[in-house]
Amino acid sequence: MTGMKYIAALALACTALAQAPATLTVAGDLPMPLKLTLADLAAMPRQTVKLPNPNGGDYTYEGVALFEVLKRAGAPNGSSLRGAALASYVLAKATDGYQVAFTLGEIDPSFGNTTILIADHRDGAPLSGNQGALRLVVPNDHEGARSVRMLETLEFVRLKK
Ligand SMILES: Nc1nc2c(c(=O)[nH]1)N[C@H]1C(S)=C(S)[C@@H](COP(=O)(O)O)O[C@H]1N2
Ligand SMILES: [Mo]
Repeated sequence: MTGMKYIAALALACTALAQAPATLTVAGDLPMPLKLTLADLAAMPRQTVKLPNPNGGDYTYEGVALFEVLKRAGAPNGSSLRGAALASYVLAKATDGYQVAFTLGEIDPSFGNTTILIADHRDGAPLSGNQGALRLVVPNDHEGARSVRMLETLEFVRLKK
């Protein structure tokens, strides 16, 4: 390998390592903990959300509803999301240690009246760079701080059993 080619290969390897791992771990107090690959997410029901692009126009994020992924792991939903189950939350954790908690009630669109999205594409292209392969999109938030980039793990916690 020539010097230039070696440096190019090394740069590529470093970029790959810096990316969020392309799997989502769904862990915690759930009947069916999951590890989802990008291919698994691609095969689930897909949704899009538009967010204003600060440079003008809109971004279109595409992915799977956070609620859909939790349902698949066996989290309470529909008529079972009542009473004690509403004292549950999800901690969304990123590769850089960033963490944000969402209550299960606000994640269910029939309570929170919004769809929090686990996005893997923006404007048709896979997410990359400091977004990681996966990020949350929280459409009704005025602040960006709950939009966890480089999403790696969802941890489900029941406060009341
Ligand atoms: N993993 C991770 N996600 C994060 C943050 C962070 O430090 N780490 N910062 C948050 C904050 S404060 C903002 S404003 C947005 C900024 O990202 P955006 O410009 O792509 O929305 O990311 C949010 N998500
Ligand atoms: Mo922020």
